[in-house]
Amino acid sequence: MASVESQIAELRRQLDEHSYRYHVLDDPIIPDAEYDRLYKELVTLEKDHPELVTPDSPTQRVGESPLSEFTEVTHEIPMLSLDNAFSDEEMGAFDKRVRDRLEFAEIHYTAEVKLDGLAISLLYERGKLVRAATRGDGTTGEDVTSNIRTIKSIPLALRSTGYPDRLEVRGEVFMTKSGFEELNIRQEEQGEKLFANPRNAAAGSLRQLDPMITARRPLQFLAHGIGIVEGATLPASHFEVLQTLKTWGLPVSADTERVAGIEECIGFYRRIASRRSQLPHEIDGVVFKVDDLKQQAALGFVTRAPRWAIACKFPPEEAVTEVLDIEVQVGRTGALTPVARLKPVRVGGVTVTNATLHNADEVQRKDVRAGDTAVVRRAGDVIPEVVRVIPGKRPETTEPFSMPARCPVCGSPAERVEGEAAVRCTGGLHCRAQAIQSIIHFASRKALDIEGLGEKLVEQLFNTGLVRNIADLYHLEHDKVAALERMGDKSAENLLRAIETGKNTRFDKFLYALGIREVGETTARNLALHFQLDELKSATQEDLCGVRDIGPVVAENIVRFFRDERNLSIINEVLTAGVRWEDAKEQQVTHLQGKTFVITGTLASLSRNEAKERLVSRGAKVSGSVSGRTDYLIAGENPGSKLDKARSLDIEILDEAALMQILEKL
Ligand code: I6G
Repeated sequence: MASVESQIAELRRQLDEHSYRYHVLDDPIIPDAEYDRLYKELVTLEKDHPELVTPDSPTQRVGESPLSEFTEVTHEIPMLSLDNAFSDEEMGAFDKRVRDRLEFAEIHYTAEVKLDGLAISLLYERGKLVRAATRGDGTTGEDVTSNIRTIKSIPLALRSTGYPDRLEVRGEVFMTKSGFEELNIRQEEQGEKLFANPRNAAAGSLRQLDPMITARRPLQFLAHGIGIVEGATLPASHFEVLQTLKTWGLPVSADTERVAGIEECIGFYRRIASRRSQLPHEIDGVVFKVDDLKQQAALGFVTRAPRWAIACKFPPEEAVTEVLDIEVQVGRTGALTPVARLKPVRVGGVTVTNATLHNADEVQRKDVRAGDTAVVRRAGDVIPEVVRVIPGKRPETTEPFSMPARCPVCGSPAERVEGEAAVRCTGGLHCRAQAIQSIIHFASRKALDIEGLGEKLVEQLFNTGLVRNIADLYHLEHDKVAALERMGDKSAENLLRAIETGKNTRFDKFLYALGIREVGETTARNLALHFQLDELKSATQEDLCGVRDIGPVVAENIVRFFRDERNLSIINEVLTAGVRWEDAKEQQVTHLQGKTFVITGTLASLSRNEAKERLVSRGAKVSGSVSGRTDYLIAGENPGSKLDKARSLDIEILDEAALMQILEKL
């Protein structure tokens, strides 16, 4: 039996290793539950042997009692701010200034994301975290060491060797968007105040005098630079410094690249801007730093900002405007959605005139009224939404909003199903709005992908009586389409060709296209792996519940859909018109051939290598990183940033069960 000392040392080593893999390498190899088990084992041993507890043990993150106030810290090297650029021209002007000063034709930069968090300085002496301070005014900040120690991604002791005797690491403390949302839900449940955004939540959490409170907040850290370095020489470029920090256990954003010249800077800016809303954390821009540290030194500083760095800001994602009115829209499944009509406002780089209020509960919770002044948010391609109203700006005569009792489009009664947030129109496909939306959905990219058949054209076809349901699409005549306003011969030809092309589809896409309530892409794919169309038509709720991820509610929707004679006759008409697909099983075989997979996270039933071998033996390629060429991402437990990247690139994501199903089918 190993001595208690060596058991404790081994547990700490393992916990540190797993923490490093999780926070820095983004490549965990054990599930959270296993980490928790090891941690508990260490707690128990340390409890029985308190003499063996050391301050850098992973169990000692929350050791301190509450403070009465934060003490001041003077930064030995001031923490500067960054100059900003708001356009390509301003970025170009920065690059030109740098090139002119250095008399160099092309500069290499490190490109980083600018997290919307709080700048923090971490001081390590002989590898141990001895002090953490806020930026403050750049010269003096506050000592927040005991709070910072509670952040699991910040190492209490550096890993590996070769680090300086004194090393100051600088970076950002922040909260992920999901962490922030979960925190606010908890706050609400406990009757505590809600935070306005992740940045405020991070700031509020770090300014707690009681570290126990901070420890319960989902704070994270990413390093972006260094201050004091004594007793060792660091690499000669900023990019390499960041890589070296990683080897010492400090997390660095995966979205960090070395780029050459202003064109590549602008490319990085655009790539990150397009993924901004899918990133797990909020960012307000990107930062470019001259990569060569000698060049940085030659450039020096102007007053409070380095000449060698620039922050290129994104347009703000929130803006304040007036709610002119609240209208109710009817969706494909009959759900009534309250929508705020807004006084036009620039937000997230575009002019916004409408914002969703989601459902009646949301309107009530936020108490949004026509006439209010409200904060509106538009993040990426996400539909703009009303975040909150500003109570002080409410005019005296406003009325609370209430959902109509009848569908505003067809007049059918609106009903709220027990346990659902949505109020629905009961008119079904007799409701014009639902009928139009179901055709739009059928033609959409992830469904039958009928190019050019968008909202406007569907409305036109519907309103002129040419298309009343999806089957009518296949009876369209060229001359009648060409005679429509704004159409003509060429457009009619294009539309009919696109409808023809869309006939060659996949069974899962067809199922998705039918618009069965709650049958999204993944459910449709699972159904297609299990059933042929005829089997599905007669499947019972019980049969359906045997399919992965299908519960009784979805099963009931499917059964009800296929019991409806009208739906069956439309499906028949569509198939008679020539809509077809290959057998799903065969399709999967050809499907894997030449497809590129990436695997992230831990798989429970086989190792990554086994998964790789089995995919490769079926003709697929397995790559280590997600890119535009990736076809599928397999996401196991604790998936890393590859999952975010895949989402941002709209890459199909499969879980382990889906992978197993594919492998077993072949
Ligand atoms: O405030 C900052 C945010 C991000 C920074 C920064 C940064 O790099 C990604 N880098 C420097 C050099 C400074 N402030 C001064």
